[in-house]
Amino acid sequence: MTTTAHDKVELPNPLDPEETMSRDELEALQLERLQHIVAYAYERVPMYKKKYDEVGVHPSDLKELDDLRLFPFTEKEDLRQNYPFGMFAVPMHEVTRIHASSGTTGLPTVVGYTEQDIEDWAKLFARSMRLSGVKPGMKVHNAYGYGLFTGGLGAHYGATKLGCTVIPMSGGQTEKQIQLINDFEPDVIMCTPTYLLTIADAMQKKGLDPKDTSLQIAVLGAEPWTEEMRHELETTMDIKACDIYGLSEIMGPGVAGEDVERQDGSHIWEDHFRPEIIDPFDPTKVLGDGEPGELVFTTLTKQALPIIRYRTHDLTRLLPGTARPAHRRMGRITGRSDDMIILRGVNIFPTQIEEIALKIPGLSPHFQLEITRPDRMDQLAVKIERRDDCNVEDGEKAGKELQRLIKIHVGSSCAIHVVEPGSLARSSGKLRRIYDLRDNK
Ligand code: DLL
Repeated sequence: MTTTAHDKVELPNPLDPEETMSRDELEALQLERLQHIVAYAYERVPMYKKKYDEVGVHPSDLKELDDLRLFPFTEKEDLRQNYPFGMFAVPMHEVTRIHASSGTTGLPTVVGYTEQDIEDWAKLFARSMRLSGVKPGMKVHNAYGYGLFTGGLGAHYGATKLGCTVIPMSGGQTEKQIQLINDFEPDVIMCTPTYLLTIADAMQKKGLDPKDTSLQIAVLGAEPWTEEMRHELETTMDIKACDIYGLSEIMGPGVAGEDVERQDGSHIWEDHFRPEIIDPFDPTKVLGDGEPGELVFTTLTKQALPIIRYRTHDLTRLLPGTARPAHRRMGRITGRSDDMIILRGVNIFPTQIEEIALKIPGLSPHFQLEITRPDRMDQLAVKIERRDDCNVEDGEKAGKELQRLIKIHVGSSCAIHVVEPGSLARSSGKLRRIYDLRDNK
């Protein structure tokens, strides 16, 4: 049989040695790296020296992994106060890349990378993709936004490192996305879960069945999403959808990635990041594995921007490793503590509404939450689209059911407005779910 240039061949795809280490070996490596990075940050970044001197803690106090809790946290505010480059630990000529995340308020958060940092990032993104079933030689449609956002270039370098063919589409231009998916026949798509929903929705509007594409795997992240959303995307598109997690301050996407077979949460690459879970209301309390709280990260190898004990404000818990036994997994992010709606004393996250709504036939995953304060009392309204095949009357019934289930499971009364299919804003990246319309919040 003759092979043509386009035939697929099985390419080598070995694991990194750190992926198969024992937990003891990994912890020994973590301690060695942690001792180095804390001393490195103290010597090179004035903010760390000041903070540690103020509370009387010194890098030499770090004798075992648990001693990390002696050191103060780093907050987004620290990066802002040192805007733009005040927390860089290397001279600018060693910084080969700068990214920034657009803060919703105020200054962007600026992050920098040395050549080695970029190399490590690509390796960890490639490792995450491999765990999610992506193989060298596959075609990857990259619809994360390129530019200052870490999604596009992070995914691009990772896919290149794994040995894939990258289609650098970036976010937006949904019509063009559909055309290229049809014509280039990629195996993998990478974007936010809500943007994949937008693409699938737009395909259906054009009379195309999203199940008929060449896509087999989606590597999705950058925003919270639920098992119900995974089910929705997998059944609508006939694909496997895996999670990828990361944040700019710590590296970008690829801090953690998910196994395609088990789909049981993302493995944190603990040879490069040391995670902790703290009580967000009493941050001095470091919680045990399995307990829900706020995720805190320390970078173990970053050269340009070492970050010690960064408060992510992401709420989750740590679980034992499975596909990569030494590396712990994180549970699904239920939300960010700063994304939490507190309605008359009850905490509400958009993921809770997503989880409930997607279980009700007739309701779509397209919804937004509006908070108003009509008579000095906060009110929540859920605007949600009914599905195309659900009529107005059944949509109203489904809305009543949503209201009832939110009351039972979340504990809050809210108004429900079931709206026409296609009437709410669609995502082209990270979707905004919450609209706070109160005058003085
Ligand atoms: O969103 C990096 C990224 C790009 C991750 C592409 C995955 C894929 P930032 O813009 O700095 O970086 O936003 C980081 O997004 O603290 C979480 O709140 C949220 N986030 C990221 N990934 C996930 C995920 C990128 N898989 C913030 N599940 C984080 C839930 C996520 N939330």
